[in-house]
Amino acid sequence: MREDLKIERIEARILDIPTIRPHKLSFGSISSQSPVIVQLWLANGACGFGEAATIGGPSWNEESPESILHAITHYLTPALAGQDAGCFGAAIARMDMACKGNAFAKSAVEMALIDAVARTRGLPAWQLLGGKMHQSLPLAWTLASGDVARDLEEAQRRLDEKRHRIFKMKIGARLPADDVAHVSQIARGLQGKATLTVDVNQAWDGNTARRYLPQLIESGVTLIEQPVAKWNVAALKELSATLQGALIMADETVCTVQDAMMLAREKASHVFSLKVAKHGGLIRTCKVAAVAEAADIGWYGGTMLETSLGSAASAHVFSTLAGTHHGCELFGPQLLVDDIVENKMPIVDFELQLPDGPGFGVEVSLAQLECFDRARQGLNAVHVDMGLRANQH
Ligand code: MUC
Ligand code: MG
Repeated sequence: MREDLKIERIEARILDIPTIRPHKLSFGSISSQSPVIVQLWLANGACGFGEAATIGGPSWNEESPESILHAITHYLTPALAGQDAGCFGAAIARMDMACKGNAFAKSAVEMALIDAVARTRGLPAWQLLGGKMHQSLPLAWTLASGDVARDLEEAQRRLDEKRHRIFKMKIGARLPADDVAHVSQIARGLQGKATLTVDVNQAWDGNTARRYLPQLIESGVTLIEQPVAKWNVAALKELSATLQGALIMADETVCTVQDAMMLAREKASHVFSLKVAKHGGLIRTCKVAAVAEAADIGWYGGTMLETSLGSAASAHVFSTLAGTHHGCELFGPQLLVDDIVENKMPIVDFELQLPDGPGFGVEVSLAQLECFDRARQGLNAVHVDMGLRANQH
């Protein structure tokens, strides 16, 4: 045991930060994010920060801010107290022993461990994760206001500002034909100026995907994210083999490294959306990326709409990855009305500039943590507005 790296204390809290506009996904609309922020102190006095953000409470997957906070406070903290923070693999194994699943909760704690150790050694986190390969990555923006005119105006402004020229549209809440009409109008407005992706967030069955995806491709979409349910690997496989002119990207289906291996074996996607939270941490994200590289599957730097803290941590991992990439979407900080760090990652010529250290290279503001702390505000959780979907049933 290296005494200086002994884990002394771990604390976690939920923040509530509004978004700049409603963000509409297949399962409902959100107007705030509730990231869980972890602080982890070592015996040497270093403090590391970690974050796990969900979207719409437990609407995106099983974990919610409240379950994450509970898992960290009651199970992961006791499992790690007094351990050597630098033994990342052993710490992950102890967390797995204390707690099955709960990948988001584990990712926030592992992030804080890596930050604390990197800060102790005066190194950027990417140095502990294999070394940097990319200085910047193309940065996508999601058009999800639900309104064509507003989406087009938003896209044009971001093109003019040289911030984004990859746009992802969230579909699956409306009738498929209405989604196709919506996407086609946006595609016409952006023709020749941007690359277009859609994210269906599991909303369609295989037959709907077979019928409507070719129309989306015809309109100009080149990357299709999670068109069918997480479990529907057969449909993903068939779509990957038969669709011409666009790539199929797995998101909710690819969480564990075993999911990645299964998708590779089944040839059930062309691209993996990598997300630190769903993989259970930065180190496991590298492992999923290694499977992608070995199987000739591309990667995309995904987001759960984290603040600049979680986004910077993700940027450190993505900066180390080999293989073919399709850019990243670490735009969470721009969707939130405010942030918790002093220094955001800059965007230059449509590319996110990947940060250097120490740690994740961002300085968390304790005053901002206090400001958005749910416990301090005495706020109640409002996770998701299901009105959009409810109208259809
Ligand atoms: C998802 O499913 O990819 C990422 C961007 C966005 O708008 O929503 C998320 C979640
Ligand atoms: Mg997605």
